[in-house]
Amino acid sequence: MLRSISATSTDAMSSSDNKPERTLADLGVTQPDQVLSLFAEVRARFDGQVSRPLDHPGWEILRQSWLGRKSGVLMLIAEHWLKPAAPDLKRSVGQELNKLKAHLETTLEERRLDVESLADHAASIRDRVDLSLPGVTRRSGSHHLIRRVFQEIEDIFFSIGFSVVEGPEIETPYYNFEALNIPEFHPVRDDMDTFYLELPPSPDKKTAPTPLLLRTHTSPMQIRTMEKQKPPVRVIVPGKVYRRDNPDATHSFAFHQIEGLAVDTDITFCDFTGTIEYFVQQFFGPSVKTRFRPSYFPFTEPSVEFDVSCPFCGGTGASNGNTCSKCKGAAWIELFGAGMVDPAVYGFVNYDAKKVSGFAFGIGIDRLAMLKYGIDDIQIFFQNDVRFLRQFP
Ligand code: FA5
Repeated sequence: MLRSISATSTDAMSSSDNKPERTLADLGVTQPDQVLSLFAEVRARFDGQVSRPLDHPGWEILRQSWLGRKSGVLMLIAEHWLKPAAPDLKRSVGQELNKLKAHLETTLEERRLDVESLADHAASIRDRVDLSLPGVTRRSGSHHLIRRVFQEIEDIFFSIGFSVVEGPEIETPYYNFEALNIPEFHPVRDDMDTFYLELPPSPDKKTAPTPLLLRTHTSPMQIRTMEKQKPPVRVIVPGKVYRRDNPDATHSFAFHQIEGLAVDTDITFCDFTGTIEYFVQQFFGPSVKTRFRPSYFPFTEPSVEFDVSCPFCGGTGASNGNTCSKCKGAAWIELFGAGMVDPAVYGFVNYDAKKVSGFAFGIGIDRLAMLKYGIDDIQIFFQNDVRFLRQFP
């Protein structure tokens, strides 16, 4: 650390040493050799000050105190020693003053260069980049596990010619239920109770506004897709769905599904089972076995539930000598509902049920992700706890 001379600037002419403010006569100087020693004394004082550590402001103060035009020591000597000097001393005072001036100027200039190069050096140390230091690493974000599972499933279906479509989360009862062969008061609606939107009355206040609800499944997109597109149809529909289910380890009131729909003139039950088995083996690996069980959905006929052999116990029902906690000893885990599209549905989209056939499936993504990644509580997907999210970089 440089000690600035500013604190000691008055050293240039301290009160105890104010000889340049007095005349030579006052100082009792009458001989040329006295003049020499007086100048030597002044020069020694300057040398003492200039050799101290200096920063740039300190150097400037020092320069002013010695060479300043108003009250610099040099000017005081000219005023008080030279001008009134007796004629026999004038010559030696003049010569010594010139020498002192030259010494001050040269020494101050040298010190200026020193001070500047020291400042440059200090700045270069301060600003130096040490390439051997470890870099600053910033964590980059990653996709949520649900998004990743969507992506994995989409990639599998892309590979066999399906494309992705998306649809509205706010639906009419017609698309969510009626066009899927679920008329009002059908008992299936009890399992799919949902949230209805409170709508403002229509402007004429006579007709009731069309009710709107949060879709309970991605199946309405079967209807919307077939309304827009003639066969062949091969789509998957990822998205968020809602139900008035009480939250627990496997239920959430908002969750995710992927719908699948394939309709063409010659699609058989074998195409259906082959497609599903291909998907499951790609997703869980080749050792997983699959099976169908009869089920019921109003919009598929026949309908099935699709099971996989439990990937945690290898389909044995036991793990480390105990009952497998994931499949509860059943050796199978239920994956999703599916079936051949019910001909009644084609009537809602102007397809000729005699000419076309197809299959549909609806996969619950959250439970699929839980199964694949060994997660035992669905709620964790929605809590945004980074400790959980960082486990899936
Ligand atoms: C349906 O939603 C049908 N639309 C599926 C379908 C599509 C059948 C096409 C035939 C043809 P289901 O109600 O079983 O089916 O729900 C499908 C999946 O959503 C379930 O297997 C389950 O994985 C998931 N699921 C249902 N309710 C919840 C919930 N509250 N929380 C989390 N996942 C749920």
